[in-house]
Amino acid sequence: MVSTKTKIGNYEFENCFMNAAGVCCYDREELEKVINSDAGSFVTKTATLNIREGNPLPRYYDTDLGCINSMGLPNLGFEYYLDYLLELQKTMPKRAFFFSLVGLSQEETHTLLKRVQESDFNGLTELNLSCPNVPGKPQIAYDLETTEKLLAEIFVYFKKPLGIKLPPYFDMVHFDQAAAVFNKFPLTFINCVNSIGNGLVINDETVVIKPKNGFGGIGGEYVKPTALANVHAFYQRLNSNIKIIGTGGVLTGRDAFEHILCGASMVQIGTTLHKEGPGAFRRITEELKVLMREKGYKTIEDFRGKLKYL
Ligand code: YRO
Repeated sequence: MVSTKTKIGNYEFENCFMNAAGVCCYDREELEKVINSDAGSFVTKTATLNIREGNPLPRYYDTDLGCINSMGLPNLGFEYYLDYLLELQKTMPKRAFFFSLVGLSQEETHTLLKRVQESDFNGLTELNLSCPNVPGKPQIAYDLETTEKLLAEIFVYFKKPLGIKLPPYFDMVHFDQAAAVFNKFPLTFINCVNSIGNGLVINDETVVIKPKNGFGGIGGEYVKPTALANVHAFYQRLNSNIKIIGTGGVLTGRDAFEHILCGASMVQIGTTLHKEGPGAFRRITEELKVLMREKGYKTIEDFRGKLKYL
């Protein structure tokens, strides 16, 4: 008997797979499809305080090796997702879910997190740090001074389990600097990685999405080596009580196995879920279990973080 169950903080999940924020999580109907699949949990589309339509279409495009998107944070607003999560706590008290959030300003982020703190929500909160900051400055996660100040302010009042969704970093010094900041705080998890920012896909002579003259976040096969590097770089550097969610380039059970070898406790599926639908959870879970059986591993803790070096 092989099991893919896992733990993050004090929460247990029957399966280590779930959706990545942004895919199959816009409304109740989509989230119910994830609940009714083999996934171990779900995360909501990143919610802002108010409902947002997002960018003009086309804003998502599939390619052979992945996808590009510039959705512009379309979501149904904080209250919609909170209401649904509170309802699920009553109907499915044994299961835990993730609430992804970000403010359009740091002030709005505090407003959202204070409301979560005051609410009865007892799941996990994921703060999307790929959020806009002051114009002329990079996204928050690429500005570690701002990240440290924001987290310091948050943990004054926020006492529930909190994690952060991170963009990929590409420099060893940035891994060192980012990990040093994250280790100062009682984070429950970090999630590596969001899409690789501001790529460009061209079809014949023309871009494939309308917003930002075609620039958008890249997901899918393109990102797996970057995602694995980020998961493992932080696994090597973070306090062991900060768990890691691995996201990026998971098409098969083998891809998930690699994320777990790098240190991931949970594995999210974005582009593949968008292409294949929620049936992807069963297929990828079965593929991972076959690989675990072949290798004699009974649980993901038997090989998590045990990447071998030459
Ligand atoms: O465009 C999006 O809604 C989006 N797409 C991603 O690949 N990752 C994200 O985190 C988001 C939401 C945040 C932002 C990129 C719009 C600032």
